[in-house]
Amino acid sequence: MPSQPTPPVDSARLMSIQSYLLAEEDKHPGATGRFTWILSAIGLATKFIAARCRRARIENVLGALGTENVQGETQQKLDVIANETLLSCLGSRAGLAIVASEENEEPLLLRTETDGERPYIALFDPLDGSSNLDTCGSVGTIFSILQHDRRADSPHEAIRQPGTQQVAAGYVLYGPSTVMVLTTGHGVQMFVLDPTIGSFLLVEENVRIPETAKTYSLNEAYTATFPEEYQRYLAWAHESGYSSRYSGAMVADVHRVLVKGGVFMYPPTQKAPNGKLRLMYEANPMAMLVEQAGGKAYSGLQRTLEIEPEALHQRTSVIMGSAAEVDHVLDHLRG
Ligand code: P6P
Repeated sequence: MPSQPTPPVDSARLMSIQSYLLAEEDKHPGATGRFTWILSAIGLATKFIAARCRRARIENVLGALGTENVQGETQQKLDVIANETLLSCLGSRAGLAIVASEENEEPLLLRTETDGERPYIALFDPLDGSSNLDTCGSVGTIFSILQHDRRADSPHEAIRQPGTQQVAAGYVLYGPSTVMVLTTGHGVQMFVLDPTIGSFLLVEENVRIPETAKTYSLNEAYTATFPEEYQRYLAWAHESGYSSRYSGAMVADVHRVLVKGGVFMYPPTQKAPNGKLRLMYEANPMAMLVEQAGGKAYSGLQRTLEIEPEALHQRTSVIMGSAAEVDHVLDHLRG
């Protein structure tokens, strides 16, 4: 009797992101597959970026490039590599009309007409927290997908949509493992890259953020320049036995909050009176994920997703995480 083949280990996990996206597409009769094709491009690009991050020191692509991006921030070599990778993988996708990146001052108009369903817009921060790379810290890619409004007179106008209009959002965390967290508006799914087969595998469906956890995440070095309501919250948290966790990379800090609960904040500071994080390709996609997982996301006393954007690179303050923990902050903001 020939030996039986060894059953696949935990076969329930052998749902790749491609299989998941195709299964989701089947639920939408009339879908042309353009949306799936765009998300697949992000999967391809981020697998390539993950490999480059792992080999950064070996390939001598760590460190600064000696240039600044549109934000006036020092560009890391891998910022540019990650940006070019995403632009290249996304640029070839027929359903995409416009792409916009933290690393590019202007949005890129790829095509004005696409066959079939309404074209899409992809916005991304290609390598958030990239300065962490020099010390082998976690970094990430954040992305947001909007539908293109063809009545818009310009790419800038087409992009200026509140976060509530996002059709998908997600991030890829390049850490001890490479994790993609994705929402298409129907809950949050988590995938882990299996480098032995080069596939993101589904590990958790309908991710739910813990209701509460006594952990806050913000850069306390700026406490003296926070508005006094935030300072009062911090004093309350210290008296209430909270712990602090902060990595300096939004993707890593928000992922920890998504998995363990707590609250991530970047309040207004003297240096960044409107907050430091970018609304369109950092705060909004993260806010959609956190809300889809049952949490809350605010910018001051305004729900982040309801902010009417004025510019592609505009900044905002953020408070996001477990609903109860965000409420503790908002209670202090309300005085
Ligand atoms: P600070 C990284 O530069 C980033 O944009 C986010 O990923 C991170 O949350 C924040 O800035 C860190 O800023 O001022 O604490 O170094």
